[in-house]
Amino acid sequence: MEQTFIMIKPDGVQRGLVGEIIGRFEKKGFYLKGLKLVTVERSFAEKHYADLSSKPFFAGLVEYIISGPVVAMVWEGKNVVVTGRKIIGATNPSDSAPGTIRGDFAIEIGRNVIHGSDSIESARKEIALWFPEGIAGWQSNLHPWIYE
Ligand code: DAT
Ligand code: MG
Repeated sequence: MEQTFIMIKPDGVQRGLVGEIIGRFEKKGFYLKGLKLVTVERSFAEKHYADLSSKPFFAGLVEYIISGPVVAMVWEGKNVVVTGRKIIGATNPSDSAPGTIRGDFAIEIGRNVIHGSDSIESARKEIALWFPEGIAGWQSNLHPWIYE
C-alpha cells in the first residue's frame, strides 16, 4: 500500500503538537509504520531539502529544521501522499484552510509545523533517507473496518 513521509518540524515538537498531529492521521484511518524523534545534522537537512538548494530561503529553512528535534514518521494508506498533503494544508499558512494542520496551528511560512512528501516518488526517496534501517511490518486489525 502507498506510504508517505511526514515530519513534525522543530516548532511542532516545541509547541507540543505531536499528539494532536499524530491523532489526525490515526483518526483518518492511516497506519503508522515508522516513528522516531531525531535531531538532524546540517548536511542531512540539506539533503532532505536538496531540491530547494537554489532558493533564497534555503539557508533559513535548513537552520529551522536543525534547530531542535523533529518527529519523523511513515504513514500508510490509500492515497496517503495526496490526502496527507490535504491534512497538512497549503505551504503558506496564510493560504492554509482552517481544519488543516497548518491552517489551525501556524502563522508563518517559515514556521509551518509539518512536512509531507509531495509525490509517491519523493515519499520513496524521503523514507529511504530518514529510515535507512527500514520500517515496521505490522498490519492493523482494523483494516476491514476502514477499507471495503
Ligand atoms: P511544502 O513544505 O508545502 O512541501 P515546499 O516543498 O515548496 O513546501 O518548501 C519546503 C519548505 O520551505 C516549506 O514548508 C516552507 C519553506 N518555504 C517554501 N517556500 C518558501 C518561501 N517562499 N519563503 C520562505 N520559506 C519557504
Ligand atoms: Mg515540499
